[in-house]
Amino acid sequence: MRAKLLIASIPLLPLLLFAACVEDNPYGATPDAEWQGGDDHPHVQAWGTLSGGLGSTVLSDLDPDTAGIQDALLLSFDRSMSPGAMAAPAFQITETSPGSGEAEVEQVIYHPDIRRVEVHATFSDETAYLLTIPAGSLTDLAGNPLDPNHNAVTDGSPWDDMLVAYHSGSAEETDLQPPRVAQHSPQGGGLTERLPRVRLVFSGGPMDVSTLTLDNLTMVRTSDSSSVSMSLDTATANTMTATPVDSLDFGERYTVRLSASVADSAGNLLDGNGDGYVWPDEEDFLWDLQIADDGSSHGNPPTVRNAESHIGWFKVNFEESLTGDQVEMDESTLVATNIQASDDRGLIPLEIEVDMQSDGVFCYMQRTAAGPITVWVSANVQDQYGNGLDGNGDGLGGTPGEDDWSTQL
Ligand SMILES: [Ca+2]
Ligand SMILES: [Ca+2]
Ligand SMILES: [Ca+2]
Ligand SMILES: [Ca+2]
Repeated sequence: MRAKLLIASIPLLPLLLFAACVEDNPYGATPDAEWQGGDDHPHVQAWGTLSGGLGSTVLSDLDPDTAGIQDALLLSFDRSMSPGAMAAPAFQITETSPGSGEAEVEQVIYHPDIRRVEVHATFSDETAYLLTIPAGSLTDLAGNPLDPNHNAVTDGSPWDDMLVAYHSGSAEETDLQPPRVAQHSPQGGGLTERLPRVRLVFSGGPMDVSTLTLDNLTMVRTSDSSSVSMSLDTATANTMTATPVDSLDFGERYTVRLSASVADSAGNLLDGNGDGYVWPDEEDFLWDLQIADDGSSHGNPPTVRNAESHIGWFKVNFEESLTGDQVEMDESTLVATNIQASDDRGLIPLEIEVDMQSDGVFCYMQRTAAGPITVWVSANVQDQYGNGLDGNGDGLGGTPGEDDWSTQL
């Protein structure tokens, strides 16, 4: 009896967690969105026109005997949608060029078997249109609203308005593509130019140049977030450059940040993380750079030179990143949580002994290995100056994940 009760209560737990998370953070967008509904939200999978099929946004006349261009806008969904809301109020068709009138929706036909809707209207020649499905107006059969910005969160308008541009003739469609950073420089460590020109190239523009300001592009010293004055060199439709006013310090790491509030000339906000969607809490675009050491600074991080394989043991050797110079490691970081080995059977217990002569560690395996051995060194191992490991060799150390190092013996 007791066992039965337990089993019956288990499925409630995810539901309770789900409810708690949603309440805690109703508007927080997170890629780890499992508890906020995740893929359960419906999306528009493809769009098109009845005349041209899915993939076409060109309006063509399907009824030459009637004045105007008779066509239908097609939208297909990845889930079965509630048919009740498939009516004219959910589909607003606005003229964007040359005029600003509305096209009247004449008929809405939903095909549940293929999860596709046809929105019939009469359009004008040489005219561009914007279809808006206002946030919250369509739901799937379970009542989950359409989630056009793919964050599994109900954000409301304008974030979750579904927008599609159409046109007839050669009229130009509204730009709905958010801009993103296509290139940025300089990156990494070991920079010898102490007045580096920071340069960003945008795609998906043209940019609204009035947003390309030094309020939206900033640089700080990474260690203490103290700000670095910059002067703006250029701000154009697709590039922005700025240079620090004073020379950056030798061996120092800096973080450059472009605010996600910069926009293109159509008003589309930056897609900071480049995933194709814009969220209310879109991440700023940021990256780090580091000036090379001079004789007195010690900012260059250590990296792993190699891992030597022997029977029953291996040795991990360190060197300075970029230069290959000798380093002295902080022995207190060369411990089993930071240096691990595993094989088909899981973690291999290690006895670790620091080699005082050669900037390395002996790792004695406490059991026989089964199959290939994967050696992993954490970004948290440090040199004597506290610089974290540069596992990916770009001259910047200590970033968990990115700067963990691993190899197979
Ligand atoms: Ca016609
Ligand atoms: Ca959303
Ligand atoms: Ca994004
Ligand atoms: Ca690195």
